[in-house]
Amino acid sequence: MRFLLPILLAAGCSSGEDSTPGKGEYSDDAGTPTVESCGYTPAPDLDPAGDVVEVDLTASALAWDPGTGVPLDEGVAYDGSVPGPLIEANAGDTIVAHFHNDLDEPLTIHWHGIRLDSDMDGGMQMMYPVDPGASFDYTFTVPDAGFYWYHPHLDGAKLIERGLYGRMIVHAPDEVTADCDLPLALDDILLDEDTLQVAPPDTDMMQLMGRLGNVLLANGKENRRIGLTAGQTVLLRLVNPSNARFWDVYVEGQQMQVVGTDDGWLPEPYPVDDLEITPGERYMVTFTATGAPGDEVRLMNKRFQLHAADADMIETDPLGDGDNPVLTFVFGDGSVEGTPWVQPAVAPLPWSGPTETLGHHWVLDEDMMGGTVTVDGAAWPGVPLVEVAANVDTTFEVENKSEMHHPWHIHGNTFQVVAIDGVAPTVPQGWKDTFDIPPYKTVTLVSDLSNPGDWMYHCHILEHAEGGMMGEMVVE
Ligand SMILES: [Cu+2]
Repeated sequence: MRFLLPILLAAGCSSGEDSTPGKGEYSDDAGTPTVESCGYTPAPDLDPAGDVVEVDLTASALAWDPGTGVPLDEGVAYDGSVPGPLIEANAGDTIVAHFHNDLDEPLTIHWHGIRLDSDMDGGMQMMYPVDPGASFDYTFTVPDAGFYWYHPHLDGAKLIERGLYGRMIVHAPDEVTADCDLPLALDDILLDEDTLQVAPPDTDMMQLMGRLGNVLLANGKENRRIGLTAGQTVLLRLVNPSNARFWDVYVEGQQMQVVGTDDGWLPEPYPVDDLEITPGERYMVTFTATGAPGDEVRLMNKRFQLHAADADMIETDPLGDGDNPVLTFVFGDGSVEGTPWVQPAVAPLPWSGPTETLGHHWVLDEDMMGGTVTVDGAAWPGVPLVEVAANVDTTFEVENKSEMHHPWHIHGNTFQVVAIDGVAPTVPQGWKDTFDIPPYKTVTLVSDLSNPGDWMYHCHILEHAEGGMMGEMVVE
């Protein structure tokens, strides 16, 4: 039996084209919006050794301004900024993160996508949460170049929403620096007037739908303006920390090339008109800045339909059905001969199809009447344990019996998607830790399971993870 469940969301301000430019640090005294330079500032490295990156990460309350000029009283942050400190390292480096919990609830940090030791992963099963007022030193190496992020793995649907997440860049040895290297966390928040809606009133419905916001943020602010010069090579590193929003982005008038996925560079780039990014997922894309002095081109987000076309669920996006601007690139004077993009060298990906060893076949489903989502017919912690052998090329199938997309995230080992409903993907594949399982489809993936340990896996719609769409995999 199926039911119609209209989604009702609090009305609030929306980040539409007619929004006024951000206030505060985003404009000068005359109200002219500030144009930021293109790039990033990494966290200070407290260790002088070349192969160790040492950072302080204190989680504490922070009333941060999403660009509306009104700080969010519900805000939290790592080390006083949203997103938190950007950790920059080279593949093979050791990360030492001095974590201190200044909030009033237990926390862990999950290092999303990193193949680290499972007792440093911040999942729930291999480490005790860090109590309020307590500290913990996370120490691990980062074996793979890529664009990562970190966030709590307890109460994530609220804490990530409130601002507790950060980015991490791990460089490959042969990486050429782009003229503009811009790591962007693309988040949405739900504002009612100027109040952050952390726990929407209809919890059951939100549990089933996931919480869509009405304001789009790039690195914690709406309406950023970033300077470009015509001819520059632009590298965007994109991560989606949203609770439930699947982003689908493009830059007006610019031809994007996808050059990397979650856990590294692609063997070869491919062009896209727009790019879907599921919650938790990352992509790296390049474009050559094409425009004239004074031109403004916007990073836009297209509406993504979370449910199948024939779904009974009525889905309403508080941002409406059109495309919405996220930030604006502003072309300065003149033009330059851009630094040519050089694709970092990667080993060919090993698999073109399933291997002989089937590790597990997951079944994802939903019970609309009960407002629950399930894995293998159960909800965490009742989901049966998955046990697989380490260092064996192993195939996994993820079957989605529900009418809704689910972004599937597996800790500790990286994967290659080899088929969707038995058909090989049409674009070059890279190493992944998070991938969309579309409604009614089965995605086939392969891993070498080179990283033994006790790992969580779950849907990265955060309301679904906390609603029980999560399990545990032992690789030994
Ligand atoms: Cu889900």
